[in-house]
Amino acid sequence: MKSFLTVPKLAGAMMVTLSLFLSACLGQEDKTSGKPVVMKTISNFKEPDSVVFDAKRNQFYVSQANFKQPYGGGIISTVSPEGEITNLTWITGLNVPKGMALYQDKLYVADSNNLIEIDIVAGKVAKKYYVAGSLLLNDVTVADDGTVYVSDTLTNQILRLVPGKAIEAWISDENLDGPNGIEVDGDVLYVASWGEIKEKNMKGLLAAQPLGKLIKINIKDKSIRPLSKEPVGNLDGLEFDGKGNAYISDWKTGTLHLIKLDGTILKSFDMAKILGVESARGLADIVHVKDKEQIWVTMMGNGTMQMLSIGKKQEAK
Ligand SMILES: [Ca+2]
Repeated sequence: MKSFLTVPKLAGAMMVTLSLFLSACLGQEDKTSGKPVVMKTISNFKEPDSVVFDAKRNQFYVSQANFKQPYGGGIISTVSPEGEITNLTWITGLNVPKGMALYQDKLYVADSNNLIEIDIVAGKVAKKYYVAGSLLLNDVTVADDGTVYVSDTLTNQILRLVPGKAIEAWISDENLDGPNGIEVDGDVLYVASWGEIKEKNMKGLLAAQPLGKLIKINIKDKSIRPLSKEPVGNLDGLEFDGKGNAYISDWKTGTLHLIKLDGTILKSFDMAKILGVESARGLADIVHVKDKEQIWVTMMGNGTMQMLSIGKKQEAK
């Protein structure tokens, strides 16, 4: 009787172990499938922060802080879909241009204490909206009706510009948790937060703890709800993938996450491994180019922009 019971028990235990092992392997494989493949590395940017794609003109805009210049050296370049810099100094004279968003023939840029409106056709700054009391205007997103939202990371604020009105503080709340990347979708504003910032300066920014999360704001009633159950990272870029998920970047660790809009992380990619470099610190913004199954990411740390394929027909160069 003893051996009769022991053998099946042992076999059962082995089967459980084997299935756990297999599911762990399969789970791991699933976590990294769809891994971005580097198509091209575009160099010579000057602390690039944000990238957007203008489908109408078939070109990208890349904002750069250009720290080596005196204050006011910030620029925006145009880049072709092939990854050639077509005009390095398309817009000059900005301070620290960061997040950008397109609306019709306008490009909105968060530039230290100003929200800048660029007339794309003229290739000129058309308007500047000064935000008194702001410390680090960071990302921009525009709703279908033309309302522009701007995050101010250090003051835990989101401001908004309703067409025809003055720019106004829209939400000011500690639960915004150092709001960085923002993306609007109908009545929802998603926020990729940097984390809790105790000292409102650059030192405090780098020491933020606990780390940031994906947060949801209901635009109608301004209610704020964290979607991530656990802190994720020093989140920076936020970009929808067009399939109900979003790409978010962890600036400090150089990790690119694909996150479901309920806060579940689906996949995580270590950009340093993908690029074969030691560190991908400074991974900033992301743009999804739908027609080409590509994402382009800016890397503030090494002055590059990476053209990455996320589609099935991946061809590395
Ligand atoms: Ca940002």
